[in-house]
Amino acid sequence: MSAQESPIIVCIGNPLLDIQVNPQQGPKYLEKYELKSNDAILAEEKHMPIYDDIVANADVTYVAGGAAQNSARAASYVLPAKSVAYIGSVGDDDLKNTLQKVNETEGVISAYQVQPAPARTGACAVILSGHDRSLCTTLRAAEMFTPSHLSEPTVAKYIADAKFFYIGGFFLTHGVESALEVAKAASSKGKTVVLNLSAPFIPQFFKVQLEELLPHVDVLIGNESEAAAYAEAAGMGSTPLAQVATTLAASSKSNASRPRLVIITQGADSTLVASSSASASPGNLKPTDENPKTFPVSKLSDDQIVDTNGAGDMFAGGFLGALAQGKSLDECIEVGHKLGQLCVGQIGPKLPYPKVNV
Ligand code: 26A
Repeated sequence: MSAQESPIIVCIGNPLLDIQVNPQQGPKYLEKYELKSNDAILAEEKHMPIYDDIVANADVTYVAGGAAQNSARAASYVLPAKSVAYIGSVGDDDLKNTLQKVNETEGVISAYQVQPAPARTGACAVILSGHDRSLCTTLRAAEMFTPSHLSEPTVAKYIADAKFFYIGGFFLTHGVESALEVAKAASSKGKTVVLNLSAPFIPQFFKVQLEELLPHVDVLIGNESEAAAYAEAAGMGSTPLAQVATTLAASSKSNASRPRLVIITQGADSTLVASSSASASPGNLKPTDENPKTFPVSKLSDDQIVDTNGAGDMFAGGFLGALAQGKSLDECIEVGHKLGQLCVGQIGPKLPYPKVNV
């Protein structure tokens, strides 16, 4: 570790190794483990055998995962090396070594909290079918993260230096105390805090944690099913997505000097962006823009789609990287869309190397 490392972005989440089952074999495992074809869940007791099962009996591909870690690598794709640091908890094992190597290759600083054996690095069974992906996660060491890691000297320095913070909503299942510490400190210094809703079960079952964090969030990113789950949990039932976005943008905010943006992606359909107040500042809606504004997505043909695992994370990371470069909102969304599309053309939550110009 060199003394000069001074990332502009710090991401925090659950580091996971993804174990992917291909779309031919996927449906069998969806049925066997009673998984929905397009979902993200924490493994229950009945799912626990899935990891050994797929490794022994299916054709599997191992790829670096963990939603916020994917976004960290995406942000790094558009920035100079070492611009992004990623915080999360891992075991001292091969899985960690694999994740660390991928981060290193892609310019991301791994600021892991390493748990001693027998703790193991978390894993996600990714069951592909058609263009859907079902994510079934065992967090293991990831949920052993403690706020004390934020005060480790190197980590504390990354946090002090960074100007942008990205928190995976998934982290709220266990890490709200740490997420709040990071977000409160950042927002009190006028830094930018980005939160991803991550999955429908987060607004559904971790609404209290989400509401606690939301006042400190400048940019909230989610997809259509996460926004719908939020609306449901907030008693807004079948409210149109545009109105859900506007309501979330307008909810209370600790740093009132910066407007809140709410970005809702809808897969191959247009992305919606609502702002609590349009202005001429970079990364925000302009006063002349519609609010919410619709950003069309260029559609890929079926044969261009390899798998959709991680596409949303790459969108978020691309957006974040462009935001850190001071780009306009339109440019940030465009970079996000491009990285999402590039990811869909790769196996797993990956971007093409050598890098494609975005
Ligand atoms: C707490 N849970 C369920 C999770 C995750 C997760 N990342 C953090 N926490 N469940 C799935 N993922 C990751 O999401 C990516 C796709 O968006 C997977 O590892 C996958 O790479």
